[in-house]
Amino acid sequence: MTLLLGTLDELPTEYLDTVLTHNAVPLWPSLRSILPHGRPINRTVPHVWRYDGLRPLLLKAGELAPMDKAERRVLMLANPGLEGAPFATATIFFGLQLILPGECAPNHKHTVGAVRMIIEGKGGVTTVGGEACPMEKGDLIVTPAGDWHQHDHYGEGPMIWLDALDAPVVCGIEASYCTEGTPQARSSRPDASQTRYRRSGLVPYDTLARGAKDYPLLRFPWSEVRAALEDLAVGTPLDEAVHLAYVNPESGRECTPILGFSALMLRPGEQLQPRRRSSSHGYLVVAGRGESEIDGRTLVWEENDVFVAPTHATIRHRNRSSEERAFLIQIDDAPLQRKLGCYEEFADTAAS
Ligand code: 1HN
Repeated sequence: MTLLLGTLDELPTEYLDTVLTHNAVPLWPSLRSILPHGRPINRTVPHVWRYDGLRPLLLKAGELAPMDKAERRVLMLANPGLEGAPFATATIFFGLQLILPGECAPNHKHTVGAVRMIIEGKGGVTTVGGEACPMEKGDLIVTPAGDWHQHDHYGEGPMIWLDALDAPVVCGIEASYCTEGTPQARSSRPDASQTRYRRSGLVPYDTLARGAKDYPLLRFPWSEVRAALEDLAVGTPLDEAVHLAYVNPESGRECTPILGFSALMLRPGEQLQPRRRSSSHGYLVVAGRGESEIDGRTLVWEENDVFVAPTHATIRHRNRSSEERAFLIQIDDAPLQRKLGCYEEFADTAAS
């Protein structure tokens, strides 16, 4: 047992040096960094990125970084606990992306999966495998790993959105690469949210014979999500979350394999304390203002801010307005954790 609690310093230097020259390392002095007791050791810290501070810097990037050179004009949100790695949590990449009127972020595809959540602007279109997805505030648009995608801006003023990617995971397993393409031909048919999956509970008939596709629905319009939350709130008691998951309408499972997406509504003055979960979480504030206490740290947020919580965190959200509703899109790595068999929800709400 004493060996387990030791440090590398306690080993005879000559022994340690010889082991290291063989490109080997003794496990026992550092076993607890791989297998800590009770709760993971978090490097990720609770953090909020204020949109007010970042927006002018993103607009400045519009002057400094021409699209033909930048390919993607993105400010990456780097968690201060991750020591320079440009990731929001250990599994979630967040970036704020800007395109200007007339610009095109050119067609490419990659092994990293991405989801866009629109923050401001009108007239943007993300084309995914030929399907044109209009970008309106609050919309969520999936660009699956391996699918061609490009972003065009046919409107006026800046078009800004939050990118959420599984890049930390795909880079971590050394599986990330990109292929550049020529501009996509675009279908004139409206996207699937307006045609094949117009109403929940209804799917194209042939789904029954062929089984679920991986990504039948790419765009989840905010107008529909917000209305669904407001309808769900009717009759939901104040101590129960008004919370809806974005799913594949054919399988009922999460809409991407690594990251999960869901929408939360906080009624005026409402305070929510979800069960403690093993997943890490990010949030985009679509509307409203409030605060979240994460592992004892209070983060104050308002519209368009982004904040994160590490794995296993104790989280409390509060709507600070007594009149307005607040809406959050939650991003988490629960789908990945479920696949790995390490997803847990804890009965207690306090960190152990
Ligand atoms: C990417 O391809 C996009 O396609 C945005 O818009 C952000 C961040 C890292 C790697 C690839 C995009 C990205 C990205």
